Amino acid sequence: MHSFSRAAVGALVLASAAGFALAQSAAPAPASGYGTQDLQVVNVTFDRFEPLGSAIGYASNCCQQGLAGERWITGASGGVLLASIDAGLVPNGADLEEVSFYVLDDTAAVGADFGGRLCRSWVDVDGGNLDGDCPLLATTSGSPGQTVVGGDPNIQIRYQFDVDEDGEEEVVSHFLWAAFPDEAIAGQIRLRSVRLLFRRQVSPAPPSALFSDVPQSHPFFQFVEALAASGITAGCGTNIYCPDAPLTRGQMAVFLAKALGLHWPGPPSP
Ligand SMILES: [Ca+2]
Ligand SMILES: [Ca+2]
Repeated sequence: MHSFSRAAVGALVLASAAGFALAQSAAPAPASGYGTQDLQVVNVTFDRFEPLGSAIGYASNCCQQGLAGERWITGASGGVLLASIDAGLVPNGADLEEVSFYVLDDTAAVGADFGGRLCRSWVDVDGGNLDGDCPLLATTSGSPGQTVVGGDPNIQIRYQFDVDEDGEEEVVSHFLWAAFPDEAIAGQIRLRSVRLLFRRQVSPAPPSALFSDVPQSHPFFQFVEALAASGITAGCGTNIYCPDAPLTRGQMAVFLAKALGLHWPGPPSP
């Protein structure tokens, strides 16, 4: 009978999760795929974007000849369309590697260019101190017609953490910001979709060890801490993990079922 050390199972759970995703990968990987290696793709379609401010008019052209459609600002003034990024689109902790805006820019008028941003807003967990940032990722230029502009925002998507490093956690919201300039003659600049590329991440090692037998110097420290913090294991006793103890098939079932949140249609009533 083969047995694995409990520490190795930390990596096994992650590898199994990755294998699960690979086994499903005949089609493009879904956003719900597991593992840290797969590059996950999410398309945020035009109809998820809403105007920033009630005074902004917009129009849409939907779904003709298999195209996804497009949305733009109407009227003489510019404005902003916003779409939120939530955990249903990008899982907590994911490294967002690229944000690409699919845009039509059919005007070369001076200043008549599209701007795409990735914005965050945050409030303290007790509801105070609203703040945020909104860096510019990309703009169009001149009259490129159908084009794709974007960049790497260099952030991990994290929905609750100490974003401003003041020692207290904030609840963080993320938004895609599509800016249409005043100079855009109505309809000449249109947003079609935004593509997000990300990879899941194992949380970095915490500053202190939860288990006395898996100290910070242990090669599996980060992964054992991630298992415990995710609720997959509480160790094998008071403040110990038993990293070199064999894992039974029963324990393996607990690890995998909890790690993957396994369920099936029509589960028994609680
Ligand atoms: Ca332009
Ligand atoms: Ca803070």
